[in-house]
Amino acid sequence: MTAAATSSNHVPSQPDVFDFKAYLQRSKETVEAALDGSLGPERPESLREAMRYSLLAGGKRLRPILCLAACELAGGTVSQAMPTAVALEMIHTMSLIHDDLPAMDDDDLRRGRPTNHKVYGEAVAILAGDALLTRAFEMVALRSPGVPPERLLQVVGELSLVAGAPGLVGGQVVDLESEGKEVSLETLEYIHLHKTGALLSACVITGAMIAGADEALIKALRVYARGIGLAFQIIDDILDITASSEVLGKTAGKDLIADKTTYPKLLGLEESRQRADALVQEAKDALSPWADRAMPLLALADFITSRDR
Ligand code: GRG
Repeated sequence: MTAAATSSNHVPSQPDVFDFKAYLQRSKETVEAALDGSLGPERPESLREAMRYSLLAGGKRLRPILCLAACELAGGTVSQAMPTAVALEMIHTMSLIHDDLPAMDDDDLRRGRPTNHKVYGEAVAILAGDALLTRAFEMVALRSPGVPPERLLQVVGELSLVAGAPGLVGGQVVDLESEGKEVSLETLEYIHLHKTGALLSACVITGAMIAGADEALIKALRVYARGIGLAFQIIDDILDITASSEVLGKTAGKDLIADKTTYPKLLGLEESRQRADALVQEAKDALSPWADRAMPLLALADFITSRDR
């Protein structure tokens, strides 16, 4: 790991007038530098190349930025949270690699490039995902200087819950089992809260844990995360219909082709958007007691419903 991953590069978050665009840009650059420096002497080189191919393929980097913002809100620093922020992007990236495999969503375009298995073959893609997942836990447990070990243990616990059966894996299984079936709004919400919401929630919760946040803030952040997690997925469903593959960097229109149950399918486009807006408002309301210090998280919530990719 290079110094980039542990440097105390400060991302300004509380200027007098909050410039979200500049905040997002600078945060993204800081995260990209940390990601670039995060893969050490993985051998063999072919595995390292496959891991780097997907980890450094771009993407909005929303998850690490949420983690850094929550840590700062709770009084911590960017450098304390960066290894965990990198770990979250590693888990997200591995879930994308596995999701794109022929046995799952079977896709050949991700982040504007051929999917991992299209370039390196299925076996290496599975193993690159496995290596990124385990590397994520190494980042937290062994490469997080300046954070008390009991907080790191909490972070490891949170990550293991959201990655496994109670989170992403469970959500993915219910999603696969629901293909071609009539799905209720309740089941759809279950899938989204587990497949997508759990990791987004872990981003803000682990960021806050690293800073030693109190229970009141953790509780509020869980409400915030539920709102943005569901809203994020509703917008994802809408963009699948309304945006092009070029803009999305992944195959558009897949939900329709696979006849997947989505929010627009159950509620229509207009009501889906209204629901996403209401969820974002709920998320922002939860942070109102911290409003003067929560500008990045409040703006990130709005960004989720206004995004075009
Ligand atoms: C974590 C052990 C473990 C296994 C993974 C394959 C799987 C199990 C779960 C699927 C999870 C998945 C792919 C959910 C979809 C989440 C989603 C909406 C991704 C798109 O996120 P963006 O828009 O993408 O933030 P970028 O490319 O910007 O990062």
